[in-house]
Amino acid sequence: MSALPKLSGPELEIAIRKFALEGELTGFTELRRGHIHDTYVSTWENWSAAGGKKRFLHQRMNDAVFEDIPALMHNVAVVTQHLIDAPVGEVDDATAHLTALRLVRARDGGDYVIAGGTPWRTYHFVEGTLSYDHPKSAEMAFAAASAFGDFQVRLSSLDPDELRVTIPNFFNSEARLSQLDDACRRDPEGRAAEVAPELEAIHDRRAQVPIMERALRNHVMPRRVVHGDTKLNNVLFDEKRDVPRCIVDLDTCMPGYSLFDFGDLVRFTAATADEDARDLSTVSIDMEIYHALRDGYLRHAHRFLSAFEREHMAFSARLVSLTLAMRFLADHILGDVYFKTNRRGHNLDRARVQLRLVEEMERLLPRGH
Ligand code: GN1
Ligand code: MG
Repeated sequence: MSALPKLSGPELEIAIRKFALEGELTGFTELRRGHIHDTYVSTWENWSAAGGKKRFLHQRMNDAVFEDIPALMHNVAVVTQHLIDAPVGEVDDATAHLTALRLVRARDGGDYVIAGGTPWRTYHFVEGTLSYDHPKSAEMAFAAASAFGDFQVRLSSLDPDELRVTIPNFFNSEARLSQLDDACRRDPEGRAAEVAPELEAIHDRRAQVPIMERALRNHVMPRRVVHGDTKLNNVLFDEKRDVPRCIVDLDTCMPGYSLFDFGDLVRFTAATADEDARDLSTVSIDMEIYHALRDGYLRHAHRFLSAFEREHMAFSARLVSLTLAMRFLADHILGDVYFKTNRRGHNLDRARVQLRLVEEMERLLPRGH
């Protein structure tokens, strides 16, 4: 399990106090979300002369996953600034209330600090919002997809070369397959034999794996800045009105291909079960949600998508699921060294869910619409 050792309160406080925060620190809690970093929320009283209250979100970043933290933080700073500066796109219900994430500077002027030997960053907490693993309605799915489409439109004026590649080949399905093949060859825990059916399901679909990379190489599809982790729970919704307020988790904002974001959004948001469900009979694709996601994404993204991209929207959802299955399965074989897990076989369960989603998408979305 790649989780960092647990922290004590004083260690956490040492990290928090390295940021330029004033007032009286009155408490903190851990926020258990995400498979990579550790996240905490702090509360401050007497924040201003008027005695206000404020909250901040602190993350102990996983530098085993993100080996180049300065590059990661460069990307986050560039993207958040660009979102603040870029002209607002078309204003509708899904975009009118969006604000960009805001970093808090460290006392030394940087965007992150090192405390207890690990890197930390702090964001302003976005108050009055909630996030969801499953959409409450088709309207919510439409709004999330529309907000991610708008996010891509606004970042289309950012030169992809301004961003650093923090995890090489992150979106590259061909490379992910090679990493899985490599994990099987090494097989350090002797687990490869017991996952033969899952490996076979992946290898049966080998021919599909290079399609997007080939399109990039042949310039049939442009390389663009993408979000890279468009799970529904990375959109914060207003707790009262259910409209998107903020797109979070900018760690994987990198040069990629736009449909990765659409595919990732579908495989998470239209799924009828959790990402780590054990009863595979509950795992399918909700087609009403799929259609809402497609229409919502196109609401803004229609402005820049090429004909090739429009034709491969459903395919991208299948490929992103298949590729994530490879990643979960490789991590299972390697002994759960990348994604946080909390039970034996957790990554295998996750891989099985993605593979079931691929089968369901092949059944329900065979033609790509
Ligand atoms: C990881 O930690 P979280 O939930 O933000 C992963 C994504 C996967 C996702 C699957 C840097 O994201 O690529 O799609 O888990 N992030 C990284 O739930 O590997
Ligand atoms: Mg993420």
